[in-house]
Amino acid sequence: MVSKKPRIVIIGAGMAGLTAANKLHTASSTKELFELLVVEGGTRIGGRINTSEFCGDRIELGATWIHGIGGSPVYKIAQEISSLESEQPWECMDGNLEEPLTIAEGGYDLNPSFVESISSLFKNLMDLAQGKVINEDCEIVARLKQAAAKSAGDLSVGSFLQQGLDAYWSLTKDEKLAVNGFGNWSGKSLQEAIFAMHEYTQRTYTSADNLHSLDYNAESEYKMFPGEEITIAKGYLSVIQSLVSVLPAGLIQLGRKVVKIEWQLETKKNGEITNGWPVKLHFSDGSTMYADHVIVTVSLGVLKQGIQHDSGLFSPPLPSFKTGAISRLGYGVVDKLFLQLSNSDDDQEINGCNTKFPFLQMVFHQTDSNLRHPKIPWWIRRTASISPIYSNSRVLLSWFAGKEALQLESLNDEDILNGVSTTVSNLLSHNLCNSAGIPQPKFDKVLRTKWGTDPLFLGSYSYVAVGSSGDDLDTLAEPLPKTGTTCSDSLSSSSPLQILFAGEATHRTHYSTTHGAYFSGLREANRLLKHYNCIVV
Ligand SMILES: Cc1cc2nc3c(=O)[nH]c(=O)nc-3n(C[C@H](O)[C@H](O)[C@H](O)COP(=O)(O)OP(=O)(O)OC[C@H]3O[C@@H](n4cnc5c(N)ncnc54)[C@H](O)[C@@H]3O)c2cc1C
Ligand SMILES: *[C@@H]1O[C@H](CO)[C@@H](O)[C@H](O)[C@H]1NC(C)=O
Ligand SMILES: CC(=O)N[C@H]1CO[C@H](CO)[C@@H](O)[C@@H]1O
Repeated sequence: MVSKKPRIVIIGAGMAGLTAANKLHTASSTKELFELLVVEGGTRIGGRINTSEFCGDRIELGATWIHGIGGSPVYKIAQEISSLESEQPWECMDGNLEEPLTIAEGGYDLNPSFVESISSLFKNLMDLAQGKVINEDCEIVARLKQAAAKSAGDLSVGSFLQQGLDAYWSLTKDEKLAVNGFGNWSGKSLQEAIFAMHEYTQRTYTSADNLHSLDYNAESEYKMFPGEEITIAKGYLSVIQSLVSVLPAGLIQLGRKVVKIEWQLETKKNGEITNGWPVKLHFSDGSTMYADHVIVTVSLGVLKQGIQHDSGLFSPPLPSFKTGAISRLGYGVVDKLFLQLSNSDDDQEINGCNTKFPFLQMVFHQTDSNLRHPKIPWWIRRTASISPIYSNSRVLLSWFAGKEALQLESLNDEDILNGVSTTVSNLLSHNLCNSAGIPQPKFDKVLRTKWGTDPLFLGSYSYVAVGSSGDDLDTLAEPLPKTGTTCSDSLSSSSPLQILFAGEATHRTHYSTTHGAYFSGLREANRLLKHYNCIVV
């Protein structure tokens, strides 16, 4: 045992796993302290980061934005490797600067100031939920604070928002709701639908299919970095490649899907541990590998499936404090849909039409299904917008969440093209050149992600569901077997820190993001370094 170097196996070559590998390697390479390996089930590195190309434009199939550059470790790396500039155009290179054009079902252009009144209501409500300071002595705020206080901790973001809208209406004079020339739309139904449009965007931010299952209290615990939100010019994958560049060849093994993790629930006599190794990994090809420590970075979706009886990723099964947290936390599906606009001849300015496709916000009829256009498919009705990935790009992008995203994954390209064409035609229905000056677009290529059905992800990112809390995120991060926290405590177990957990879903305040995954990888690498410092010294 004295001569054997501790073997650390990291499961998953995404942001969390590669950050841990980078830290463990760079912190220990001179001392050659560990035998280090990363095993990845897929055939590429990056996990939920997957930079790609579509019709000549650089796009992101997974992580897209640096959510606030102030203090972001991802931003710092991207800056150091000069990834924030590129000759080739990239997704959202110009941010979301363009004024949106908001059009209601049936083809009604909405006045920006009408839209703005509801948009700012929504924004203020979310700011309030997130604990940002807003005008305290306003009637709606007072009412909402009262309602939140009465909710006994199981309030959802969805019902909070509904209460906010109801309070707004109850304080709005009826005359203000009168609209003319909007077909079957009433002022109130338009406001409701604009509000819903913002809820749909919120679904893609959080991955919660239904905002009524998104916990209200957790909203204010979630942290955002200050500063602007930007995309990475050379692609998100360049950050991953930078982490990997210092690792020796062969340290990362691709195509190595772990199907079972055998570990020792209790400290056993040395003889009972296989060959002196506490952990044994089983791979899908039947091969096995021993380890002293494994860092599990698979997604919360993979963990949820892994604790089902018929799957049994862990043997013995995880203790109930772990499975409870895994079950309670939310994990949803968000997908991106890219479409290429046809380069038709009538693309040039015709009849004074502007050929530029707008940043189009879509407002659909809500409750009254009689008013809905029968050919607009249900799976697009909870999508907020469709827009070029940068000004003048021929590539359009829409974000989908929840059931609609799963439906999108199951459709064939033609059904998607038809569905989107019908919808966009309806919205831009005022003839070839509608009142907003946009010609009817045609599409000829489509690309959508399939994060929900991909067995290595089974979804997109985690959220705090009603019934769970930030404590569950912390619980997810606890290593196994459970031991004390001091040096001597962990030494009293002959095989401590067998299974460590990293990944986006294990970070209490930055879950769901790449930097949350980064911090979690660093945390677990440091846990092991600290552990061995206490033995070595
Ligand atoms: C569509 C989409 C958009 C997003 N947008 C943003 C954004 O704008 N900004 C942001 O900060 N974040 C965004 N995210 C979230 C971000 O991508 C993730 O939080 C982060 O990349 C997760 O990293 P991770 O290392 O925790 O997990 P992963 O990247 O999932 O890494 C886990 C790895 O484990 C592997 N694996 C799974 N099962 C096994 C197994 N049994 N055996 C071996 N290997 C296995 C997987 O293949 C994967 O490579 C987005 C995600 C998606 C899907
Ligand atoms: C990652 O991108 C490549 C194309 O660049 C694609 O073939 C692959 O399916 C993508 N993987 C995921 C999980 O999206
Ligand atoms: C379902 C419904 O009420 N449709 C009405 C919408 O408005 C037009 C007139 O603008 C009526 O003709 C439809 O009957």
